[in-house]
Formats: sequence, structure tokens, C-alpha cells
Amino acid sequence: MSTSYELLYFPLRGRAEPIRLLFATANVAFTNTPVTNWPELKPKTPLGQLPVLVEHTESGERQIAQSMAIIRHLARVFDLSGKDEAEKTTTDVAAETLNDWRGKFAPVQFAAFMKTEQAVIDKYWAELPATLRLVEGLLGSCTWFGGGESPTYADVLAFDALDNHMAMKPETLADFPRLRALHDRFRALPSVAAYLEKRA
Ligand SMILES: N[C@@H](CCC(=O)N[C@@H](CS)C(=O)NCC(=O)O)C(=O)O
Repeated sequence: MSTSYELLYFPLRGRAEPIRLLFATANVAFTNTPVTNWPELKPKTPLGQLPVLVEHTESGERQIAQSMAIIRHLARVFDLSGKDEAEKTTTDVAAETLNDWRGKFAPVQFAAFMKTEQAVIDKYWAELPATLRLVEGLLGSCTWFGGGESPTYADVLAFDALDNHMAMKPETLADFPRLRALHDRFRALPSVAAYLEKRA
């Protein structure tokens, strides 16, 4: 049964971007639907939040909420969760660590919107090198965060986090050559490169 995918989110990167990057990694087409009528749509979504993935099949439509549930679901379907139990567990450990980091970054990235205090922002940047050391340590000498020969959804989360930091502070990875190499390697995957070239 063939499935077509539609991703609903506000017209920005935010929580939907790792999902878009996952589609790009798997080289699977999807319809990106920017939501501009949120008050009207909100009550029709499963949890009153975006992103929502809509899967269309011959037997009907299924809406999935929660960005990490969407990512893990698609990663299983597209075989981007790690190839065996060891790789899957390593991938999950990396993903949870990256999510902890992404959670701390959100009030800094969206400081104006979230009215984050300057002291919180300063503390975040002061502690960033320690966080990056931890994350780089998890990658170790592996090519990908799952420890295998091909990328997993943890690499998608890592790329998105690294990319968002570099957009704010291009020098972020100056002292972290293995994370910089991971960022370059992921960005160079042909289907990802094609997506990045087009993305708004
Ligand atoms: N844990 C959820 C959080 C979703 C969430 O907070 N979505 C925000 C946008 S990033 C939202 O829908 N805000 C509008 C609203 O709650 O009405 C996820 O990761 O999907």
C-alpha cells in the first residue's frame, strides 16, 4: 500500500525542520503545508499543536502529532533508526542527549518571542562548550551518531541543532572538529544537499 505524506506546520523551520530533514535524508517526497489559518485548524488537530504529519493511504488518512513521535515513526519506516539493536540503542541515547540540548537552546533561539532574561542567555552561551564536548564525546571517532555506516535520525537532530547554532554564531564549532565534520558530512549527502539548496 503506498503512503503519501503531508506535513503541517507554521511557515518556519522550528520543530518541523528535523522532520523535513528526515524526509530529505530518506529521499522521500512529502507535501509541506504551511499553516496560516491556525485558529480554525487547531481544534481539528489531535493535540491542538503543530507539527502534524498526515499520512494518506488507500484506506484513509491518519494524523500524527508530537514531533519526536513523527520522527521516530518515519525513522522506523525509512530504516533510519539504526540497523541492529546496538545501533538503535546508541542512536536513541544520542537523540535523547541532543533533545536535552535542544530544549535548553529553545529559550535562547527564540529569546525575543519567549522574553528570555539576558542572564539565562549568557549562562547558556557560557556553558555551551561543555555541552559540545559532551555531544562530541558521544560521537567519538564514529562517522555517524548511531555508530554505523549510515546516518540515523540522531544525525538529523544533530545537524539541525548545529545548523541553528551556526546561524546565530558561525564560530560555534571552531574548537569541535569532529562535530564540524559531521555537519559537513550530513550536509553533503546528495538528497540532503538538494533539499538544502532549495529550502527557504
Ligand atoms: N511536544 C510537542 C510540542 C508542540 C508545540 O509546542 N507546538 C507549538 C509550535 S512549536 C504549537 O503548536 N503552538 C501553537 C499552539 O499551541 O496553539 C512537539 O514536539 O510536537
